[in-house]
Amino acid sequence: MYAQLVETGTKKLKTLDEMGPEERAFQERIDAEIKIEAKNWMPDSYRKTLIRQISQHAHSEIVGMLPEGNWVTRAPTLKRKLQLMAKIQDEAGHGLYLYSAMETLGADRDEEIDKLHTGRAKYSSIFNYPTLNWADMGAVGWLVDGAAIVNQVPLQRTSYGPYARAMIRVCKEESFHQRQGYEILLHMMRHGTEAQQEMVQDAINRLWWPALMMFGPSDEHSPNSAQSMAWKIKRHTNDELRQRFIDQTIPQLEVLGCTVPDPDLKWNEETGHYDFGEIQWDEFNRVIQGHGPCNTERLNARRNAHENGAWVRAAAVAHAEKKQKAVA
Ligand code: FAQ
Repeated sequence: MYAQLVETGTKKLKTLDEMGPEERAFQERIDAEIKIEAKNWMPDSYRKTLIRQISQHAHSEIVGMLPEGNWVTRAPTLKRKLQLMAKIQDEAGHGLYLYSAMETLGADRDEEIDKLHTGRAKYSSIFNYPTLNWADMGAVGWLVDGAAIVNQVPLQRTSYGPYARAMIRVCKEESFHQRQGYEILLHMMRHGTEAQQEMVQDAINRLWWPALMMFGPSDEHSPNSAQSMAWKIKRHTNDELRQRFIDQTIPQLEVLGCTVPDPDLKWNEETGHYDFGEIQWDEFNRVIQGHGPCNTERLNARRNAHENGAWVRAAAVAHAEKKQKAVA
């Protein structure tokens, strides 16, 4: 797959012979599976790619709290409300570890957050879809966190040390999120009314394709994959991970007794994988260009939260400065 990517990729990758001594030593370190740390020499483009990916990842965790926050006041029981609040709080924590990992590369947190608020930085396409019924909280946990785990488990072995270490805790927490989401759906399917079972199927129908889009464009349209694989930032291509997610998820779907809205989905004896239908890439491109169903709502919510929280940040800085003066 990697050789194929190098051939089809839009950028030609340098060979070791074409690199200067510093870059060659850097690549050899990566090839030997030694982590790159903040103070090590690294090519500017490696730093830039990591800042792009980690900041986008952090923004996704923070924006990803919004569709779930929508349901805190309407969770059906106290137990479900507590679980949902704990999950949302975990996502905030993930955002903070990731912004910190990004800062070790010399990026400025305020500048990167400003890029999000002004539409210059991306965040995951999935969070531009609405959460319309309670079963969406189950489907987000099961499918969205499920997709996030498949994508993020290999990132625990990503070549940049601070990012890899942050991902260890993130993955542990995402596993809990995935299970709580599945349990919500299983409960509704086994003990719910017919109307509640229909809500589960409706949530899966709406979120299935957007969950598959989370893995990014298909390999031949992924400009960053070949270089990111060579640098071992990414360990698998977008299509490999998407296939892994489908193969893992369909047996769980069968236990639920639900279906996915894909008439072409079927088990392929020869490949040992599920075949699946064509993804609507036009829709994906519209969403990542800022024209998804909830883009405006999400960005407005983030901007308002940032403006309304300005006094808290100012107070925290004033408090820290006062403490520092007292120590000096
Ligand atoms: N949405 O060349 P590639 C979560 C962009 S966290 C938006 O393949 P790359 C937790 C991409 O940035 C979910 N944009 O790019 C949670 C690039 O644009 P650029 C987030 C996307 O980086 C759960 C362009 O398309 N996870 O869910 C998307 O090699 C529940 C070309 O693409 C991460 O961020 C997309 N889906 O591969 C929270 C994981 N896909 O920047 C709350 C880390 C692609 O050149 C509730 N990131 N793009 O203008 C990654 O693994 C990678 O960045 C990929 C994309 C795989 C997302």
